[in-house]
Amino acid sequence: MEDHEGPECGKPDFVLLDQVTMEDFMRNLQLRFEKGLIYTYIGEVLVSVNPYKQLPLYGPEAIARYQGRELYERPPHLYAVANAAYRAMKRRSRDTCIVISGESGAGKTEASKHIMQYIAAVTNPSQRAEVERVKDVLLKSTCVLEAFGNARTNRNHNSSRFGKYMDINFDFKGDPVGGHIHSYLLEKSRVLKQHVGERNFHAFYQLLRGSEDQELQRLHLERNPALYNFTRQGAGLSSGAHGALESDESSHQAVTEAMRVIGFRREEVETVHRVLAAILHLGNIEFVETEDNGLQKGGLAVAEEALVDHVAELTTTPRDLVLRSLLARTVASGGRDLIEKGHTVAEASYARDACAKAVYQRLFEWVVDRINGIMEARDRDPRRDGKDTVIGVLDIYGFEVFPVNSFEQFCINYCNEKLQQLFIQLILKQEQEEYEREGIAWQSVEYFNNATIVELVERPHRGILAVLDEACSTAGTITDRIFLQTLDTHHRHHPHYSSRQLCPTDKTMEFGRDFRIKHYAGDVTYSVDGFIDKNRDFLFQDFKRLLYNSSDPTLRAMWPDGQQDITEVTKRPLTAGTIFKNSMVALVENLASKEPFYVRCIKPNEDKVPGRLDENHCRHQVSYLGLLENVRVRRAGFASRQPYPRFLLRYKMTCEYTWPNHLLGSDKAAVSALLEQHGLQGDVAFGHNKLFIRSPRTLVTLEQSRAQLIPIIVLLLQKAWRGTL
Ligand code: AD9
Ligand code: MG
Repeated sequence: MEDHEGPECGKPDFVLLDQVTMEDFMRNLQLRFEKGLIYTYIGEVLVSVNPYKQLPLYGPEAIARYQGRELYERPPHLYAVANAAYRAMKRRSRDTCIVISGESGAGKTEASKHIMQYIAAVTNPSQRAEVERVKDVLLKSTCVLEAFGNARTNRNHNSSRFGKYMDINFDFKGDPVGGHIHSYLLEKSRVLKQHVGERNFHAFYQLLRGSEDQELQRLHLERNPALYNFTRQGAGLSSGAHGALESDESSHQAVTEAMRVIGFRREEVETVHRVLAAILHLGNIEFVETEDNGLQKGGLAVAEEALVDHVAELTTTPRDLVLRSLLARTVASGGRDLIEKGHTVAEASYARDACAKAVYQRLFEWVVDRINGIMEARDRDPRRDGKDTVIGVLDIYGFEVFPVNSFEQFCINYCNEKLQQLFIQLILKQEQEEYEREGIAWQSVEYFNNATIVELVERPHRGILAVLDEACSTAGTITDRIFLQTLDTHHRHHPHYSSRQLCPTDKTMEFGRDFRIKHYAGDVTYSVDGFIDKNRDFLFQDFKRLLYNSSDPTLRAMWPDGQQDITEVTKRPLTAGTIFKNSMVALVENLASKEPFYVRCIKPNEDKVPGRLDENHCRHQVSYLGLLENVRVRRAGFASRQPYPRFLLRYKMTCEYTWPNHLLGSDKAAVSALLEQHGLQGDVAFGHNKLFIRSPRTLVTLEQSRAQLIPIIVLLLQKAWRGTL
């Protein structure tokens, strides 16, 4: 990697484009991508295109080139953004955050890993043991969370199926002393079902393919994922995430080792494996109706009782209680009287599935909590009233559209709407604030404001989530279909909502099943099948109590609500949608309170092909991410603003008073002299610390002048080195 890019590399910042048109934008993006330059700025926003191949851009040497530098001093890079966030945090004691966005497969998770690696590499020069420990946990936690929270989907072989926001706490020296991970809505329905070509969470395949024979025997498992209902669908598929090198087999070792290094106890790792195995066995349990035979009343039975034995053994719960919880539920019949009510086959299958999903979700949440417990900042600095400064890194599931989209896609896409809304607000807000500080009149740029879509989803009483909650609170009588009708009534005139009922001629939607939202990133048709059920997210208390009564303390800790008696469980719990909405509102508030840095990721093609940039596909993303508007806003009042030292570094060669160094008292005076020599002083305003440049032409003139001089200077420098000058 060169320290500076030549003119043949296109513009390192889209703000430098001669004109802001889609064509110019795309040409620059394409030109750079072809040269392996996947990063380009829009001011301080980094645009990143997934290369789908390893490029020699990362590692210790590259990190060293960015360490301590200003954003502009080196070619655009994630390291530069990480460094800028780190320096802002350290210099000004400001909490900062790095928000990584883009659609599924655009490279968000990879970007977040590079950012973490950068931060880990540049901190703790004095090698304090406690800081090293925290860094180790921060780095290793990624691989553990990916095993449990990522899965192969048709859009991305290593798709994050949960949202992740990680705070890293720094002490006054700027060293990481703790961290906290917030996870958002795991797509737990994946435990039961996967689309063709997709897989369950990596952890299941890793356990089956990577465990020793003896270990498998202890878990009563066979190695073949095709033998289990929950892994059958993706049984033949490799993880695909990291190519052949990191197979499920080796990942199992790596994840187990990472858990050990992080500080999970051996018994805890064993419990995790046993819980995964129990879920696989649970998935194979089938129910049959038994005949009334005179001696015994007819009812329900489990087809293969050995599976119940396995589940009981692996969860260390009494076998007869496992069986009872599978076949019947306890209900309160007035007062404190409890009666047992037998399930039908359908009810029992439903309860089994709900249990499997819940057990996996609790396992995942427990893993996150455990990591948090280990990472908790221990070394707080009393001089700062115990308050550390924080860098937050947000890597959340990207906008996604599948042939059939359900409640999970609805939540994921709503989350992306919220983040887009934040981007709009912050970009406008920041610009406005800066112009105000410098006393400059603001010229607004037209945006598509997606606030109306966010409202459609989260508005009280009439919003989609509120209508869904209403449907869920009416015990059993409201169907998904009625829910859809209510939506139709409320939103028939909403410009971003439609359904087959409202558009009878639109055959791409099904009557009574589908509704469509015109999202900022495109239209998505959602099937309402299962919306109510997934939102209600109900699990019989019998299972909770069963697992709370496990004699394994780790498993027991995952089910604190199991100690409640059924008669006490009267309060309706919050729905999955409401919990998610509340967590999104809190997340956005949290991000807005920090100084934000943005990474906007672009997926180059739909087929995951290395080095191919599909123009239409990218154009669409550039358009919905609002990147052109972003450039326009940057250039609205002033095309560019640069701190004086930065400006000089780039252009000082174009003026005899400033090359190689100036003697003019201040950088501001030097910049003034430089501009006067070019006759450009009429197009700029001098701020306290920054130069504001009104028209892009000025920058273009300076750029051209610089480009003409570079070959001459390079020649001179070469001569100087050879001693011929
Ligand atoms: V999702 O919303 O979680 O489905 P992400 O996170 O945006 O999605 P991810 O980071 O997982 O996408 O990237 C997808 C794949 O692209 C990775 O598994 C890599 O194979 C590939 N990728 C992404 N970024 C890079 C990169 N900088 N260099 C090389 C990359 N390959
Ligand atoms: Mg991801």
